Amino acid sequence: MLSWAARVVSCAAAGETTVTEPSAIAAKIARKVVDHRARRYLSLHISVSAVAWEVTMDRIMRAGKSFGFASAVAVAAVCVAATETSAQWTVAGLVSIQEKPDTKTSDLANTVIYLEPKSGISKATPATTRMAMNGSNFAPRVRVVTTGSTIEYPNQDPFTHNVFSTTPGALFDLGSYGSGKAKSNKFAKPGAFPIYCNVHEKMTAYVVVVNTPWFAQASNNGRWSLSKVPAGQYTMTVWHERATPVVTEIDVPVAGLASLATNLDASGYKQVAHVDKNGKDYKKRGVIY
Ligand SMILES: [Cu+2]
Repeated sequence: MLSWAARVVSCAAAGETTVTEPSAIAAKIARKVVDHRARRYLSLHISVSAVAWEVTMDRIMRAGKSFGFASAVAVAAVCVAATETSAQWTVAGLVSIQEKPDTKTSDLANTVIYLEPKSGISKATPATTRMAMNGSNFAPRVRVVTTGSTIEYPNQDPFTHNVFSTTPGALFDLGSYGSGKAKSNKFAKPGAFPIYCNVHEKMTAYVVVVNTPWFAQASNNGRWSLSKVPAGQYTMTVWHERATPVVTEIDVPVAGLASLATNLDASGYKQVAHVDKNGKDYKKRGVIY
């Protein structure tokens, strides 16, 4: 008689187990894993399970015919999950924006998506990154960073720029500086902070500071993906400068999530002029260099 070994880490039957019938493994596994996501995941990672586990896909599938295909897939999916110290899968989605009539969205890539775990502490490592000033624009216009991160603002134009924020949580003014120079600012608190230049009214950027390692920006077509997200419950926030953030509770299973769709509402968005670092209207105060 064949002996089947499997380490079940993510479901009701956590722990090491050796059984003589694969159906006994399946009987211990929570039925919620038995779905199309498990099947999809398994098809991508079959080689991992074959190398790492005595219970290979081939044997599971042959045995699976005796107790049902779905259960066999559940066994295999959980065995694959066990090859990592904790199950970590991909979470992916698609963002769209509801615009005013006759308006086409052109800035989906400025959407920020982040997942905050409902329990436990997420370690977000601070980093240093850049937001250039080029052609009298901040480039990129939107940056997402972890709390404690630093952003450098190199001036790549042949004239003077300034960088400032008057938003509580990120109050700073780097002063005015010329071509080829760079100054930086550290973001100590989470939040979404508009960044401006005191010389040029039209220069606007946003720094989104998050307390989690699981964050992304969408691509031009609105698609986004996060890898190595441990299974569990999260609060997902989708942010865009022209819409109220959409906050959703999500449950990431061991098989990951592939199609989280979010529609942001920018249909009521109105652009509001901002004041300079001294609270003055740019147009009324005259030109500053
Ligand atoms: Cu400027």
